[in-house]
Amino acid sequence: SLTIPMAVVRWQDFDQDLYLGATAVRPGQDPYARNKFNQVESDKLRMDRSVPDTRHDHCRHKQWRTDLSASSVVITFHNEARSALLRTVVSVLKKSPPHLVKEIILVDDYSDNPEDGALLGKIEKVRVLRNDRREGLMRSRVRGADAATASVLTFLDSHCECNEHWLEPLLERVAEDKTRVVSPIIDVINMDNFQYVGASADLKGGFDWNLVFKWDYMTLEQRRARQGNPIAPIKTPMIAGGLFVMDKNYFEELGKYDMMMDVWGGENLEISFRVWQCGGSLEIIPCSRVGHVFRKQHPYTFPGGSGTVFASIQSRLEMKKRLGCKPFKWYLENVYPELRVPDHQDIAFGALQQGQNCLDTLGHFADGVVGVYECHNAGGNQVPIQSKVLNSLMSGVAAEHWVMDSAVTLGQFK
Ligand SMILES: [Mn+2]
Repeated sequence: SLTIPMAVVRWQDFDQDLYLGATAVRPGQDPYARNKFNQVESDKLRMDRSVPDTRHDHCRHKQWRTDLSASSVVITFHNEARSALLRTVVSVLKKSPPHLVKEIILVDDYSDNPEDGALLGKIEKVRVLRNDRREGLMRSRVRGADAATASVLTFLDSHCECNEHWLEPLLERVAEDKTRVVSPIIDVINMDNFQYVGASADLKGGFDWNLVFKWDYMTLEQRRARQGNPIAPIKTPMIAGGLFVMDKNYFEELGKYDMMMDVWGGENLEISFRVWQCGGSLEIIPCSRVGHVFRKQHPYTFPGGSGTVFASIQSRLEMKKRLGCKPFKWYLENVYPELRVPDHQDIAFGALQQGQNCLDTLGHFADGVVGVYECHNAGGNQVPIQSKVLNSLMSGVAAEHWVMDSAVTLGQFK
């Protein structure tokens, strides 16, 4: 078996072939089986391959502040293809000014092979933490954030490639205002051939009433307004997922992540609602570009499924009160006015039931707080809510209480 060399090496001196050789796709094996992307194509690439500079021309002449604080980069993974994970790490080190990356914290969420992460621990600045059981994305990210020693956190997925000067524009926005949570434009790494393709700069993150993330094309008006300054930050109702920069203290003040969320996915909605409703803002920074492998399917299983969502939201509701977070109605009117609120024909009525418990207003009609109560099938406090929102609750997306806090209010839109 391999021994883990403890001597630290520069990324340039890391033995890519030795690292990838152990998990290569063998002849006859399906290259998509393990990762739901083409691992053969991923493995062929050099760890520091060059990708096209997809930034707007204006970004190339821009001077970034030189007094920025360093960031801890937190990357969580579970059974990631070694080549994709290594390219993520190397692109961070290669494409960032060294003084702005204090460390890269890899959180291995109990991958089958502990050496996937452990072997990368010999690369300069890389620290590896391994969970001793599956924890899921949120608790893994929080573990990485808690271990971070820099004052700014940068979260990345484990199948990314950072582009030229990706980090400086993000850190600059956060340095100016720590309540900004900022993300790059996410370029597309093709899951079949691993070509790097620039994404449109005219998109914002949004969602539909099934609480599923989607990209919204800017309106003509919004695009016209940007013509004078095409690289200005873009306020976005939602971040796409795992790629963002946030002040560490602010992350903590705002309740980190919902530690009761077991699943992977849906966390971007939860943190997006929370940031906006509790006084912060979300931005896409056009001069920052990071490529990401978009897949059609999730490669991982979800241990625990969507079990404990309702039983566990009490502490989050208390936190919302403590932080003085605004209701969802405010978010709809001020952050996401483009979202069409479902009209009559979209709405079905009924109570939401989970086991013996039903979603219940517990009599709090005025502040819109909801909780769980034993089902009584008598209507009353067990409020009617939009069937589509209900579906998302059932599917285990744990972002719903940010929407449900105004389930009653929403009813008034009818
Ligand atoms: Mn991803």
